[in-house]
Amino acid sequence: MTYPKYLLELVQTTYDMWQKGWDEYNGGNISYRLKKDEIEKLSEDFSGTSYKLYDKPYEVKDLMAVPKIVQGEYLLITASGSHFRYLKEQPEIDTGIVKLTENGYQIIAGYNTGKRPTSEIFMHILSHAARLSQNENHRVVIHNHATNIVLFSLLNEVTSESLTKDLWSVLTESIVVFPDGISVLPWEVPGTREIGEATGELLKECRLVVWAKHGVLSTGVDFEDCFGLIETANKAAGLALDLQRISGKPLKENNVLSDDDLRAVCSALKVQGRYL
Ligand code: 2HA
Ligand code: ZN
Repeated sequence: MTYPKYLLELVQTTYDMWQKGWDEYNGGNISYRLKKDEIEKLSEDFSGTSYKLYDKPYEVKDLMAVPKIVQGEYLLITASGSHFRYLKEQPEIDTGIVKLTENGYQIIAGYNTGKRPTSEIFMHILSHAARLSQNENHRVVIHNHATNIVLFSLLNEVTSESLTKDLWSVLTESIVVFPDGISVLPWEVPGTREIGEATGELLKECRLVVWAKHGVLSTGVDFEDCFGLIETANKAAGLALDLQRISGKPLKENNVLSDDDLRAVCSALKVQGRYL
């Protein structure tokens, strides 16, 4: 018996990200919010697989005040200390399913050798809450260290507006992929509730957040949607970096798209660009 589609997709996404070089060693984490029918079919879906299901779930009771909107939700979430190069060989060890409670979570399945959810669990819970409040179909949160985005945030002082417009200006279709732009969180210590709270706030207005000098985080209705956002932003950041390096000039002094060009794209493709 094989795993349900959502677990197979998570596994494939972790490997794709490692191959891109965005998840060195233990970098990065992913979570997926299960659908109602997937929760109902949990034991059926996992019986006959290596994934353990727990009659008496292990419970963490004092993690945080979990927002009401996600209490009772089930998240498939990668483990702390999982390595995305290798996760596909042992998803029953490096992933698990948790049910969110008022103040933490219960482990329902997986983490067969006793691992626990990613250190960025605060960010995942608060990001799901923020996006779910905007879109009932929201399901996936991905964090990784997309190389070009990290480099761009090391080389330039970035703000939400400057980064968004710089990335739009070098890749015509990027404004169509992320018309709400990218929000920037100035550097913070990872894995804290504070970084989770700040990220959740930013996600009320867009789906993509850059953690300056660290990485990126995207949210979406499915894995492809979420991965595609990062792929597009990272491609644009790579173009911007190369353009500056090859020309030896600041980005804006190159022959990039103007605000008028971007407005023309928006009106042709019926999207509203955030800072235009
Ligand atoms: O999962 O990337 O930000 C490890 C990290 C923390
Ligand atoms: Zn990280």
